[in-house]
Amino acid sequence: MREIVHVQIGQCGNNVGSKFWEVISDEHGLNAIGKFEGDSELQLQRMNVYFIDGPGNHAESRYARYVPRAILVDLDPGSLCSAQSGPCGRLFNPDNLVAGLTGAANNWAKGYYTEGAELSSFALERIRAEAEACDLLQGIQVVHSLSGGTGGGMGSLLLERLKEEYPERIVKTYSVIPCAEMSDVVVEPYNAILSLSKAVDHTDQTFCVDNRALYHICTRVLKLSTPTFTDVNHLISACMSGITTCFRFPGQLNTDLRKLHVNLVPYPRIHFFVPGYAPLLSRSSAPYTVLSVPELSQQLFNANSMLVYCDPRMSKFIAVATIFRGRMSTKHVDEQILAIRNRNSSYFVDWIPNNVQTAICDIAPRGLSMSASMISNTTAIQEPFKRLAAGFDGMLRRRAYVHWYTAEGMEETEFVDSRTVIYDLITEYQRQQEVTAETTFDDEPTEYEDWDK
Ligand SMILES: Nc1nc2c(ncn2[C@@H]2O[C@H](COP(=O)(O)OP(=O)(O)OP(=O)(O)O)[C@@H](O)[C@H]2O)c(=O)[nH]1
Ligand SMILES: [Mg+2]
Repeated sequence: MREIVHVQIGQCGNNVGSKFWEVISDEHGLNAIGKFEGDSELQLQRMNVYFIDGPGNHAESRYARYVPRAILVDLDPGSLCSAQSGPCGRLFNPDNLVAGLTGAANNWAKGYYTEGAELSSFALERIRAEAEACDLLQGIQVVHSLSGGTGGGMGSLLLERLKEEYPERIVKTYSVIPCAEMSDVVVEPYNAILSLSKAVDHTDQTFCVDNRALYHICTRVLKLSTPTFTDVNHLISACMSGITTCFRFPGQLNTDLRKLHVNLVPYPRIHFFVPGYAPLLSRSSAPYTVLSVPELSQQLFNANSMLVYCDPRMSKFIAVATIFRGRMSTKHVDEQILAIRNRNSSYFVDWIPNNVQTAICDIAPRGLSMSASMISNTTAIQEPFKRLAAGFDGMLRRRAYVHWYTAEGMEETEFVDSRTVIYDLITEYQRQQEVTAETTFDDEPTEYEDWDK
């Protein structure tokens, strides 16, 4: 079996991560203590990707259970207490809870250089223990906010150390991008840019989840007047469950992290994905909506379905993977997606043929007859990066709040360096957007010239 180790860090990481486990344990037929009560062999077949087969499972013991291969980390013990007292709190192995005594107080440098540096060794020890117990580890996934002191600062340190220790494994993150609508912490652009600049080299795949996009989906599409984190996390977990469907249930395409990686990442640094999810239905409109494959396909490519606040009509898709769930005809789905791809060909780069892939899984999520998720590598990701960089520049120009960071031992030059990394990344995405199959570069090797002859 090809296992994945899951790490959730900081308040946001633990809230979102716990919701993810709640959704997938239900999909795999597990009750609140991890006992299998499902009705299908398909639920069990690839259980080991995310769950540990408990010791009592094969002896019909009353202790039989599946345990999430999850490590919960926070410098502030509060969020771990909430995770433990939540609906799936009893699923987690208490040995895998790694808590500090105080939070990082929104200070990235506290998470990366001081408080978090101490705790990260304990977290790594638990991750190592889980990784060593695997038959064949395929990768590690980390859920965190880019802008928290713990999730961002300590999260970046942990990712750096994980990549060092597991260079051959895929390290992926679900990284929450901050927005003013859902937070009032002024230093968030600093923390987010510092975290993103580390993610360029220390993660293989970053699934960006933008609170701003989620806020707008909640208010405009779902018609909620004051969205809470619970509303927003519900959407994120639905999308995470969709994205991981191919790893968790038997199928043909993108069945593990490595395959997905090869299909979606043409250059190592260009690995910041925009996820999408359909259907997004308000409680009032849900009873009137009949779901169909054309409807889902249309919605999926709509800006309102993207979990990052950006406009795909101002940019280009480099590569896309879609995952449909429910009973439907493969041919029908392929035709719909191909039609959308062809009708909108100017929004897809022309130098990767067939850059939209489609996988189908028979098992629909709970409460729906069908759903669809998308993972897109699109040049539209520049938009949130530019938004954060503008906030970062404004404060840095006046050296505002910098002393909080230098007091923890961080050099001021690190601000400037991380800013450069992000501006370079934005330029790289812009270049991917502008090149065509015909573009030639001075530095390109000449032996490609004769290929058509
Ligand atoms: N989507 C979502 N965002 C959250 C949630 N909790 C916090 N955030 C966002 O995450 C950012 C703050 O990060 P936190 O995760 O609270 O911080 P932390 O990692 O615990 O770090 P410190 O508290 O500074 O030690 C803000 O932008 C919040 O809007 C949540 O449950 N869901
Ligand atoms: Mg916190």
